[in-house]
Amino acid sequence: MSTSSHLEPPVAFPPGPSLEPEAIENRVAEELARIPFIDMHTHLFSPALGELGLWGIDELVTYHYLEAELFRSSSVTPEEYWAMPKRSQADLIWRTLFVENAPVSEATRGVVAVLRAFGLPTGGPNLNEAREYFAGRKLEDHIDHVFRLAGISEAVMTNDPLDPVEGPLWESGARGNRKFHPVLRLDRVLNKWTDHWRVLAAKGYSVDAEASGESIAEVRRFLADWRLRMQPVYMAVSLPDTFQYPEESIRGRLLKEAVVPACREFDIPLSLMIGVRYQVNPALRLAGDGVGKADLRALERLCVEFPSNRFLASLLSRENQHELCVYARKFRNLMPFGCWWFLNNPSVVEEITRERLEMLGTSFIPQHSDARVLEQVIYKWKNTRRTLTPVLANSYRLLMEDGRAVTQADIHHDITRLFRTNFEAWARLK
Ligand code: FIX
Ligand code: ZN
Repeated sequence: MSTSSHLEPPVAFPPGPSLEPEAIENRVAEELARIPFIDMHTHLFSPALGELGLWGIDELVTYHYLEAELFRSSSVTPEEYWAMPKRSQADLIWRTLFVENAPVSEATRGVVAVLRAFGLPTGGPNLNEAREYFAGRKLEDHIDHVFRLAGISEAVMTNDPLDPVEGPLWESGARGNRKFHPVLRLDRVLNKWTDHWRVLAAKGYSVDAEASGESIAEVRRFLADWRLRMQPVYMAVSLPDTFQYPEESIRGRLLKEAVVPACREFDIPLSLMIGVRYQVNPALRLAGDGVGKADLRALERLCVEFPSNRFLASLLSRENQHELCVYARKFRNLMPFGCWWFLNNPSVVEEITRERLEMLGTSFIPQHSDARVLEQVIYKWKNTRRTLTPVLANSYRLLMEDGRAVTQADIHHDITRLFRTNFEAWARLK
């Protein structure tokens, strides 16, 4: 048994000068800073989709994450809050969460980071100066500036063809662009068929309440029509913690016979975002959803039954993360992505990303912003870079300790793979 002194010196690939251990963290930080990321799941909209796109200080401060935090620190009732105009809502949140209390939560600190990025006061008693600044911004220029500050080259949208406002915009010619990739979001079709089959029927698709007869074929036609119109980079659906597959339900049949086959025909992934307990507190509206541990055998059976499909998967429960890594090791057509929603906090992001690196190498997508307001990408990606720098550096230091040199080219390649090429390959963007 040879000892380490007889081993050949470690060989770096690709060739290049080996880094010293103490230099690793700085090189990782440099590469994270200079490689533009693809933000592969957001609720942002291209300017062509008009008012749907949220931006500016009042939208930032009334983010549903902050509304949930407001009700814990203010005596205002949800009913009183919803009756207030947007600016009054923002003033109340600012006073409560940023003035009367230090903004130490992830979502409040994020607003501080955004204000700082624009050189605006972060500790003032009101939002007057911020409102004046944003009022003077031209949206297209502002988007370019925000993307540069965030270090992203493009954002992937969430587009709902059955949304009564968004659908007609697409039908009258709205399109994505090189900065905003469309996604065909199917929650209303898959999760709320009872409420929406009539909308499909009104658009000329021969469907019925039971999704019987030619309904499945007509949903396939609906998907083909929207694939042509929208050119989505993937299809997506959010699913409850109780999601099962196979399932004797309309959702189970639509997935098996329409949506998954259509994704395979169009050669695009299906994104499954599993683990939501919808509206556990309806009074909080968008902030009223909770989380539940899902049964990942549903994911297992989809991967087994459809080996030619590519699946993106993000799980909302922290308790599902390790098993998601195990399933990703079993199924090469399963791509874990992001630290979703309640998981997008440094303490949890660190844990999830470390176990992914340990079990998957760099064959996963570490993060998405889920941004609903344009400027949120600034803080969400700043936090991702800050949290992942030591995590990635640790992986390289362990590698060096165990006998393999690490070069700047290694780090550049790996970060490019994690934040760009894994998604580009999965969505056939390249
Ligand atoms: O289903 C989703 O895309 C979720 O991300 C949203 O519904 C959720 O409200 C959110 O924005 C979480 O960050
Ligand atoms: Zn989302």
